[in-house]
Amino acid sequence: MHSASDNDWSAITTADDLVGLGDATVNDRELSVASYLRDHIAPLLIGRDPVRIENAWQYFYRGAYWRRGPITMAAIGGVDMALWNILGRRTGQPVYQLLGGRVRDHVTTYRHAFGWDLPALLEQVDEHLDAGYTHIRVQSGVPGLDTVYGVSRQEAYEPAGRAPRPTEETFDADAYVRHVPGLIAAVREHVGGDIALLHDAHHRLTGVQAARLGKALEPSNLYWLEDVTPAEDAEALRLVRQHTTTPLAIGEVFNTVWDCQRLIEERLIDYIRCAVVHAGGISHARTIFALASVHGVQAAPHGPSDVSPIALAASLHLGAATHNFAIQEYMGYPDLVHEAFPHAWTCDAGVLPPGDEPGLGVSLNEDLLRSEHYETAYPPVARRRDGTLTDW
Ligand code: CS2
Ligand code: MG
Repeated sequence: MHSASDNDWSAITTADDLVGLGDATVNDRELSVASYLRDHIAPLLIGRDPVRIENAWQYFYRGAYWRRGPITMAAIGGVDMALWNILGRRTGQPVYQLLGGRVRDHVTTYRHAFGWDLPALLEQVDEHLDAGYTHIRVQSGVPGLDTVYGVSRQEAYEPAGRAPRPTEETFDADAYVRHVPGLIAAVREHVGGDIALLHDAHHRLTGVQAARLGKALEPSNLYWLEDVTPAEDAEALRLVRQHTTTPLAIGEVFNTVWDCQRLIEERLIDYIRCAVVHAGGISHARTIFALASVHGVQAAPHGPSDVSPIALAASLHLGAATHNFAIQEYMGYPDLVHEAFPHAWTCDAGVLPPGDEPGLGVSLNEDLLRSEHYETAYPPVARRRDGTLTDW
């Protein structure tokens, strides 16, 4: 292999000139991963055999004394994706074939609907229903709060602000827990029983608040309640679990199987949400999903617009070939992103076929990418009414 980065992109080029793209983006810490790749991984890639993917993964994971964490694991993930991509191109096979072939006809997806109030939310819900989606995540404003994470008063993709520092918002867990059950009951009434509804609480509740919310949501029959407590607090989730049958999803902030081993083995969750990009690539996400399959937990990877079309492709190829893969989040992208990353995967009426091109089936529109410049963007920081920071 040549250097991981002879050009501006994190592509790996083989000695026989095959190029493999990977994605290693960590939203709002992009430059740290770029440095990790450039300074610590690229020099060690030179001269390695690109078809020994597992060997490379083990080397970059176990060969470093300081392990894990989002930066390291995204960097390894980007390399891993690029190597699977190269293997696909070399063999002329889409990556899902190399992973054992398709186990399902399609990967189901869910879309986001948000609205500051119920009428605005239902308008977006109806748009998704008209487009054929069967699974919809619903988020809304909360009376008494000026902003709510993930809910925009305008059209938006990721709630990241381009400022020299993150914007700040006030969060009131009691107001939130009081408001959400009624809102979701109204959406359930609107859509009927057949549509799957999801909701994301973004890690901001205590165990007791979350348990109350889960119980209050039971009549609305959610597909899942996501990130209801801080992800690192397994005991908080156990408390929630003891008090409600609302299915629980968590894990977008996890980076290795060891981060979620306990939650999976003790069946404290129903869905594990690790993203291929942030959890060490296809090779390691496969390990996480395999552990989950032993314990009746389903895979449901993170897929907001800060997960790129390359990383989404990797997730879809893995999803096509993974038995316990329940659903893929797809938030969508601005048109410019579709143009910048021409891709073989498609999104149609609630399903995401990975496409049959060799490798991951994604390329770069380099001219377009060069014409845009990088700007750091930060998700907002949230504080409670007394000024202390929320768990997230
Ligand atoms: C969210 C994300 O998609 C989700 O489930 O939790 O929007 C998340 O907030 C962002 O990826 C953070 O960068
Ligand atoms: Mg989430």
